[in-house]
Amino acid sequence: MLLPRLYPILDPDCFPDADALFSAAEELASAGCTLLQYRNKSGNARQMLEDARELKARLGPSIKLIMNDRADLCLAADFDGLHVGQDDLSPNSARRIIGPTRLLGVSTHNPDQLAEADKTTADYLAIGPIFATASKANPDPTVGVEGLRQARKLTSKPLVAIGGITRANARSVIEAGADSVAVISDLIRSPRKSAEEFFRVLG
Ligand code: 3NM
Repeated sequence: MLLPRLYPILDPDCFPDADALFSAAEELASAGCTLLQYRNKSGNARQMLEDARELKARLGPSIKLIMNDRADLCLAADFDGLHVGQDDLSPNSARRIIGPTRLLGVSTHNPDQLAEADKTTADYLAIGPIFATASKANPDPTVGVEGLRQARKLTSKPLVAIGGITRANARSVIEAGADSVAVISDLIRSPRKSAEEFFRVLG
């Protein structure tokens, strides 16, 4: 599986309303993004499913959509994949729910977690936070570019770097071995322009 260099994460808490979230998604698609994650840590299930279905309807089949945390909503919205964290369902339990063909990603925050996740049926692994981030409650200690370089040696699965990644530092993250960068805040203000700039620096 080949991950795109840029993996935007859309979190409704970062937008004034649902329309702004959907417009951002459309801008990202028009900039060339092919993979998006919907991450909602504060909404109720019904609202999340409504958002998810609307995203799918607006973006069409050329964009792969990943649901954060909620295997039930991944299936209900017919998303393309699921991303689980260390406190969510285990990767292999999540796999039993979503089936063999949907994408499964796993968040890790240190070498032990990464090595453990490498043994699972996950399709890709994420490691972070690489840099300080304000987008996650109670983030783990930063891993840094050097930690990412070490993490790269522990898995041959596609590796996503996350946490504090911007257009200014993204190149260094890819050079340290990440296949893709996952980004929340540096895409919010001007999603299309920002994504285009990410693609320019990431090549
Ligand atoms: N997970 P930003 S860091 C959702 O360390 C998330 O696993 C992280 O947002 C992890 O691009 C993070 O604004 C927040 O820093 C990423």
